[in-house]
Amino acid sequence: MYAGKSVSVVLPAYNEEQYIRAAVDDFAATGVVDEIIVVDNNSRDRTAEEARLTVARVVEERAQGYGHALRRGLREATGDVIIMAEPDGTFIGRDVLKLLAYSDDFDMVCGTRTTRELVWEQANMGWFLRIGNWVVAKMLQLLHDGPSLSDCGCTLRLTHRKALDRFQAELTVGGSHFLPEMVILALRKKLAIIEVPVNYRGRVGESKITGSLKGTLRTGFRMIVLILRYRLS
Ligand SMILES: Nc1nc2c(ncn2[C@@H]2O[C@H](COP(=O)(O)OP(=O)(O)OP(=O)(O)O)[C@@H](O)[C@H]2O)c(=O)[nH]1
Ligand SMILES: [Mg+2]
Repeated sequence: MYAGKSVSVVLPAYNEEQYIRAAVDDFAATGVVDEIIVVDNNSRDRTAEEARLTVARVVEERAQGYGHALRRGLREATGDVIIMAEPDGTFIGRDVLKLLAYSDDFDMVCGTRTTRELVWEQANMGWFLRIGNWVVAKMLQLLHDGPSLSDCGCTLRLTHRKALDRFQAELTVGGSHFLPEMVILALRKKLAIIEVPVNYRGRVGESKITGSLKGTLRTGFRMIVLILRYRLS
């Protein structure tokens, strides 16, 4: 509970057997989290088995994809506030307190990983990714009349259930370019959004999206098309 509100954490997981238990324990250790949902997305390793050894509720999402996994988690979450994160060691459990600190004043609180001082040495956030995330975020900000945005790809973010209810049914993206759609739909509902800097560490286990240049470019391109398409519609 945080300020009288129940808190859910959603962890999308595709082959994350190496860190899933540590991730659940780390978020649980904050003392403010009431519910942790692991969305197992057809993992071929022991992700689901490992997750069942923790306090998390494990749900199986068959539709493959980062967006599908997160949308399922958002549907399953019962908290007054819902925090999305990743179970790969890149995010720190205690950073949920940074998001919660702003949750009294904002409908959605998004982490940003482009603050250099918080990007750890081993993190997959070289200049290309940092600038790329920043450029696409600025494009979203300018074309959709948003608040100051500096990272279009940070999974760590908080949304109030009441705010989510206003646009959840309109979410369509199942792939890795899911995050900007949430922000665009929220802005269209005139919801209040702010970004806060969060830690970004090196990953445990194999990277699936931005670990390769090809994956990064594909995701970036899809995000740009999405941002333009919503602008023109
Ligand atoms: N790529 C991908 N990720 C999925 C899928 N389903 C769930 N996920 C989870 O979504 C999160 C994002 O994938 P990552 O491989 O961490 O991609 P990333 O965060 O861009 O890059 P790194 O953390 O630097 O490797 C992870 O927690 C995955 O386990 C899926 O179908 N594809
Ligand atoms: Mg990751």
